[in-house]
Amino acid sequence: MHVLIDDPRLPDIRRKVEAGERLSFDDGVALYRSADILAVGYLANMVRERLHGNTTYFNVNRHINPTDVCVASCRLCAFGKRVRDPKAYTMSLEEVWQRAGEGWSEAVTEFHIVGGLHPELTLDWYCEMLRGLKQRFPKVHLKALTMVEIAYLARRTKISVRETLERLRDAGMDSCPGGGAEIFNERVRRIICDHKIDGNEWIEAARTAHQLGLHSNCTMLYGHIENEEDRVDHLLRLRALQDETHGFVTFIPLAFHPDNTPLQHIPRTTGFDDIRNIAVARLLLDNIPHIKAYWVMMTPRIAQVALRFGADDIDGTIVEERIYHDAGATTSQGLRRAELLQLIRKAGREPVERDTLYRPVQRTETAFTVLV
Ligand code: V47
Repeated sequence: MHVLIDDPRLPDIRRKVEAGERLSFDDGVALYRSADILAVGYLANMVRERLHGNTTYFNVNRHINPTDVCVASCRLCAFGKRVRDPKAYTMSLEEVWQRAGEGWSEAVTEFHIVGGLHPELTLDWYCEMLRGLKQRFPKVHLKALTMVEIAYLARRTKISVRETLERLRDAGMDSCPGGGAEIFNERVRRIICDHKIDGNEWIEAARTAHQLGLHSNCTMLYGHIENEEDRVDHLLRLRALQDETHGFVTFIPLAFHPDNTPLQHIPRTTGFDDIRNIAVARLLLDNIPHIKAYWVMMTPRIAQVALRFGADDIDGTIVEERIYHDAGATTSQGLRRAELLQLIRKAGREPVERDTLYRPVQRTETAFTVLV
């Protein structure tokens, strides 16, 4: 198929993509600046189909946010609350375990567990939470705690990140979600999340997790005060770590939602931005197997279109989501398995239910088997 390429910088990028050559920093910036979204998407789709054919992955998961108490006060966030805020909540261990079993009847294969940086919850508390979940739900994968939460627990416990990860792993943590990466550039990070670990510390924590045999995801928060160079720098730093460890499973670009944050004067991203971030990520991250179109953040409609612009995954059923909904997301809290199947099929793609590590899952409504 021939695609008309209007942008003079794209033919050379096309040649590289067709030859399977790695793209450079300047190529990344050119892809972000090009108005020719169809050409950028065509190239990203070529890579996506080379890697995954027509397959599109989804999972049956449940998000659990044990607390929204957070000491960090990031300007990008509408979720975190001060410990004395009357609207703040912290679940007891019993509540976490009970909440995990609530929701829809379909058996979940993954709990996605993240929260704020709580000044009083201890590493032992988190280990107990993980052990309790494993005991009650032995078949469910625990994708728990971002690099930011892990580094904070290490600091409070006065032990290394490595030892913190080992203790969490031994208590039942199977892998880590990709949050907290935001944008690595220090100038931007100081404004949007100045109390968080810096970009180097995030990378170092992910490196340590991978060295311990834990897989993790990675993200990039875009659509606030960053520029194209900051985005490309972020993606290439993830790519460099992946060359070293091969521990990242999925990259998820996250659009900034400004409502109820101190940055609410910033306009929301457009569909064009969201689609482009999927496509550029697919083209630059040649060593990360999966690119996820997170439907909560993009809306199911745009996420569906993204399946033809580089994404091979649409995330899962979720059941209950707080971080984006506190920041003004108007998407539903969860989607049924049948709705995900429909979205994927109507994009002309073939749905495959996966577990967290992308092994296919065979199921009845109340039970599942992972096919190895
Ligand atoms: O780290 C916080 C972002 C992330 C806002 O690993 C915001 O499979 C937009 O990481 N507007 C959490 N974004 C979500 C996340 C994630 C989601 C789905 C799947 C996976 C995975 C990971 O959300 C935070 C931060 O980057 N965030 N506040 C906001 N106002």
